[in-house]
Amino acid sequence: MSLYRTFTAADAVEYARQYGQLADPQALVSADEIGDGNLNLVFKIRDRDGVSRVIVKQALPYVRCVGESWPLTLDRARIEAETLLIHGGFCPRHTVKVLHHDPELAVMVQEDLSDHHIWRNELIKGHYYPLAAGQLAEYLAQTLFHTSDFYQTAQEKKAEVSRFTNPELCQITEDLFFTDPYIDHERNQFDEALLPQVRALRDDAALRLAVAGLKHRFLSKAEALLHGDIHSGSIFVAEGKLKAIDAEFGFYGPIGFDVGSALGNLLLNYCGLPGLLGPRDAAAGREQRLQDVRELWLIFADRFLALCHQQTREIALAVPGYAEQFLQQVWTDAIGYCGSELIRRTIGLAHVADLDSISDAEMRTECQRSALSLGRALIVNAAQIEHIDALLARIRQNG
Ligand code: SR1
Ligand code: MG
Repeated sequence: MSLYRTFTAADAVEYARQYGQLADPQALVSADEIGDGNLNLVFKIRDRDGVSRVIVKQALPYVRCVGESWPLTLDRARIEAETLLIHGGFCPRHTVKVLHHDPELAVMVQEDLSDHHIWRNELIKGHYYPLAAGQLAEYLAQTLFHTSDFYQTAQEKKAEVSRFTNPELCQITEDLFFTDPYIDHERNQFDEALLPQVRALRDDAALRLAVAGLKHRFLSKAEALLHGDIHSGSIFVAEGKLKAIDAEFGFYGPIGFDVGSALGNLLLNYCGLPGLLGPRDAAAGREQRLQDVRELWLIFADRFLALCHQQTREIALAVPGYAEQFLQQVWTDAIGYCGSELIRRTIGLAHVADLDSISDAEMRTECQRSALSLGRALIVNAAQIEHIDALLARIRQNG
């Protein structure tokens, strides 16, 4: 018999008292449900002074943003907690701390990050965190290297690939990234004004071919334990600090997918800034975003290669030059996945506030068109964009 029940605020308080690892658990008295993501319940558990002390997160048996008509496995809560525990083992500084989790209740207790802000919201307001891109690069390098074949033994990795098989959440990504935006699908959402661009993407044979390759590699390349949904809404920042949260899409997939998702969200903000702040005020923020893109890749590549040179345990992969060759493939994949994030967040089911919150309709459409054309250019030309400066040139060329 299943123990699962959907938590009320009172349940969440009781659970946090039991498992929140606090010295004064009885001080916890109230809970606010603050979940604004697409999938889960998230409770902030407060003490008598109203101070948030710990977070209780519970998966619902369906997709929250759609409703009970779209059932979804509760096993994602186990995957999320176990992914965060593994990532936290390799990069504690930049991974939210899991204090307790229960797969049957699909619940997790995690550290409170109320002194942090969601990075996406900060980017939208034009608030710059100059260390954040480098810190995200460090998180990606540590977690992806240490769960890859460079570091894990072949036996260990095969067992982990099985433990982190996440078919239902992967299917969401497979559909929303690589299928829906390129066909007439009821899940897609976009303004009528974008219809000509949307039709052009559907009719674009070169684009469809490149997207087929991206989907195929997503389906088959079990390179490392990915976060799987590392967009700027899954990242908390504070001055000098950054923490990744929300890893329920974790699975063994292509390293370039995580890197490309992170880059893509910086570029969604780049495309939206003229509409969010006005063209003149956006200029400085756009330059900061390009700087973020540059640092994210260069620091990731530097840290990943250093780890390969210092800690590779698979002797055949330690042969001189192999790590560099592998990283070039990661780069090419990342450019393609970055482009697919730009497109799916503009016309697919799950949008981003960097574009959707632009109040002027004409400006919004212009920014969305820019995201679509940049996304297309990156996907189709990924193999020709050989290094970071070529990427930055291509972004500037898009306007
Ligand atoms: C139905 S879930 C839609 C999106 O929300 C998540 O955060 C993922 O990005 C997913 O694609
Ligand atoms: Mg999420």
